[in-house]
Amino acid sequence: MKDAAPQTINLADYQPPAYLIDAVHLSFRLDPKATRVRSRITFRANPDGGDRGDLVLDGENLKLISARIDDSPLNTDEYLLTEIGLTVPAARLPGDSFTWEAEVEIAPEDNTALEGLYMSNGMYCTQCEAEGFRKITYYPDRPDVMAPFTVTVESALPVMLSNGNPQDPDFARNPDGNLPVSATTWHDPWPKPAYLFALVAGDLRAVSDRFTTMEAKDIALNIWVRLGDEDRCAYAMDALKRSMTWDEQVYRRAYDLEMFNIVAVDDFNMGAMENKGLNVFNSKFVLASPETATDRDFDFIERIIAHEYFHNWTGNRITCRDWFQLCLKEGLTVFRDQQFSADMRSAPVKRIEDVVQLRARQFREDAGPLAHNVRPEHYVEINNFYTATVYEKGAEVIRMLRLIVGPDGYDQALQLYFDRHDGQACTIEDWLAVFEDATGRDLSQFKRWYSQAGTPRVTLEEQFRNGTYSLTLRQTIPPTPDQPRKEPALIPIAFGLLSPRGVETHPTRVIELADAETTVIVGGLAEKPVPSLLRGFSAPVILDHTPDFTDRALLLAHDTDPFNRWEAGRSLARETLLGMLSDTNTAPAPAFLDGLMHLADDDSLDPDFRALALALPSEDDIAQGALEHGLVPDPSAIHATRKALKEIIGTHLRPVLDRLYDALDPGPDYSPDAIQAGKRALRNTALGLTAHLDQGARARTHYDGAGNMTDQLAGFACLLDQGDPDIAGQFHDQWQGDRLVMDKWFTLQVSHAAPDVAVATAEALTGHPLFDWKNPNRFRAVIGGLTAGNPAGFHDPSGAGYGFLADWLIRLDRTNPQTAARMSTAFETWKRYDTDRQALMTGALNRIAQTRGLSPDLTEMTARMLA
Ligand code: B3K
Ligand code: ZN
Repeated sequence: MKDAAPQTINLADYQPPAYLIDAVHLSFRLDPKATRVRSRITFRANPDGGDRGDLVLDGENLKLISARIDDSPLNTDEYLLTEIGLTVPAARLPGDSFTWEAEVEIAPEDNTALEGLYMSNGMYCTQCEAEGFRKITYYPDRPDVMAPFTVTVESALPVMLSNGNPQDPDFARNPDGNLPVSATTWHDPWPKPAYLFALVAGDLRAVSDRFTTMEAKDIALNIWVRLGDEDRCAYAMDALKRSMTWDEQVYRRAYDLEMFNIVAVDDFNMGAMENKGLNVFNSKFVLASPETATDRDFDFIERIIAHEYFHNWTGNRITCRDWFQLCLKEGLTVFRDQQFSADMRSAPVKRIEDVVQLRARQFREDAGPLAHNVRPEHYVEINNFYTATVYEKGAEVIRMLRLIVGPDGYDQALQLYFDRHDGQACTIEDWLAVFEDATGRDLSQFKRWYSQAGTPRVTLEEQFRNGTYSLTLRQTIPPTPDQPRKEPALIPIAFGLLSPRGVETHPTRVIELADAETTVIVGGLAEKPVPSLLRGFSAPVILDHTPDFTDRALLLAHDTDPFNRWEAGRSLARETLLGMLSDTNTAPAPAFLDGLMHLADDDSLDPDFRALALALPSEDDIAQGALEHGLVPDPSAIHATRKALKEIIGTHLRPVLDRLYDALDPGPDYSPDAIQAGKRALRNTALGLTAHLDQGARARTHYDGAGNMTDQLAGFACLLDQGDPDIAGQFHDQWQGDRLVMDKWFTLQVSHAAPDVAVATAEALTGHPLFDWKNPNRFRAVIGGLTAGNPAGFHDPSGAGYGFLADWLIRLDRTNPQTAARMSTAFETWKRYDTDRQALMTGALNRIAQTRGLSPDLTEMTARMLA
């Protein structure tokens, strides 16, 4: 708990820091219950900070042992100590420059929030973003105070790491840590904000490699893991080296320290953290072997390793002025990791996957009570704003910017950004200014993407007369919390035209919808064309346009834009599902099923593209679609309808699916590359669509013969669906010693449980001896397995799912508010549902909100959802 009345922080109230820091020296004597942290910090008045004022330092849960300024001890009446910090009045300060020294004591073993310095399986580690450093020592814990750090760590543990370069030459020579050292010193020459500080100490093993930069510097690379995990690091190391090469080739950015360290930690609130020179990762995003990790896991590892590495320039060398600017580093770094994955794998498949995620997470957020700007303007707890809107919509905004100024303009702007702002803490205004200066383009309207929440909707009207086709596009942006009215956004719409026989007559061009309405006219046409709009998903908007069936079938078969080909199929599937939902006697149109069959059977298409095209919209997606068609979504009916359509597709496509299943066996030599992974994805899709036809017999053979986790898990899922009574026990007995695989075991049992027993299944699993609810991965596996993985179970009409989630959130909040707050977003869609469910969900939310001693994190989330 921070203090009794958490404050709202406003962007408009930003003030520059009164003091800057020239150097920070920290020394840690590690102890689980009584770690001593000594700090020596040289301050100087900020010439741009207004009048020299009090020295205000943040600090929470710290036991102050002593404090000095310029060697003179501070008496207790010479500073003001509160639960959130320490203030030395200006009158007690010796002048414009002075040295602050303090010693504090902290208890990492008692830190269950996993923020600040904490322990995970006997290892010390830190998580400081956003405001965790204040739990380590007194400091101006804000991103616009940047300083070089020197850190000494003392302990009996063999490996002690911090940011920057090791100062002990022996360490650099022998990073395995088996040296009889009791202290190690690290120096990070690059000024950084406190949120990028990191410390790790433990009995760790290094998997090491080297990389030579384009500046001919030789870099030592280490991935630090627990004994026994060394053979699961090869893919992460390979992904790191490919990321380093890619950033040099595409953005001309080279690594800037002598060493780059990655540490895998089991207890971690999120995916990973980009601390300077010492990235800390949730072990599930580092450790992988074919037997234990799926193709999807490998894909995530590649992406997250790249993301954290790319932060070295976009986030660390250039950081955010304040936390409102979070998208400056996150949107840009997500965009960069998306570009990287598109280059490493199939670009169209990557784009489709990203859009599926964007719609599932960000559109959902934008449509509900938690909608907020890409650059929020106020917050209570900043950790609540590490959202799909800041990250994924933030990346979409940059993608649009690149489309508008073109790849060369983008490249010039980025190089100017690096040149102009290296070493600075910046704003969105700085970011847009480099684009304006590099390209001469006025971006004042474009800037609205940062300050208006809500997903724009675009409608269109077509006319064809005397060989002239006119297309009128209109935009509206729905009201969102605090924003009843919106101004038109600048929406780039990539489009092309096809003839009614499926030949592209007009290749892609981009029009800018800048006003409420705009019309495009194309003349000289023999017949009314079929438009292919929003190609590549050129803007994060909802196109309120459902072309007629034959036009979509034509786009599905012939569009040159792979994204829109997939989109046409997806739209037909959604319409089919909605038709079946509103009238249970409706059967899918044979032309839809045949279209899918032709696509599945077309070996000229990438297998992973075909797998995506055969995947039905998720139940949550259908619920949102139902709402938009004026239906109140019924999660149980949605589940049953989706299952029915899946079986109809499986039955109709059986000969093709059987052929694919037999033809696509990639053989025993597993590689996680995109080509093999694509084949497995299509083959396992074929298996899943047909499992009901032989009551899981083929799935059983598949499971028993699986040589890798991707296939084993696909078989496991089918067998759970078919109600195989032994499969959960068998999987458990094989993998009970492996924590990452067991997370999958927990999740799949809940997500594949029949809706009427899903809550009971989740509840029973929380009583399993391996259910460690304080471990965020395990908590998410079971509780998230229900809320995200089994919507019909979560929304059971009894309200049992809501009660189950509320109970667990209240319990988790006492130890780990950040993860509890994040998991509470399962309630964000409550307004979608019928009045009974609405009452049950708001009842659960109110019960959480009224809990005594609730964290500011969860208090803010429940208040926003109930507002
Ligand atoms: N920057 C971190 C996220 C920190 C989350 C703090 N609650 C990881 C990332 O985006 O790369
Ligand atoms: Zn990031």
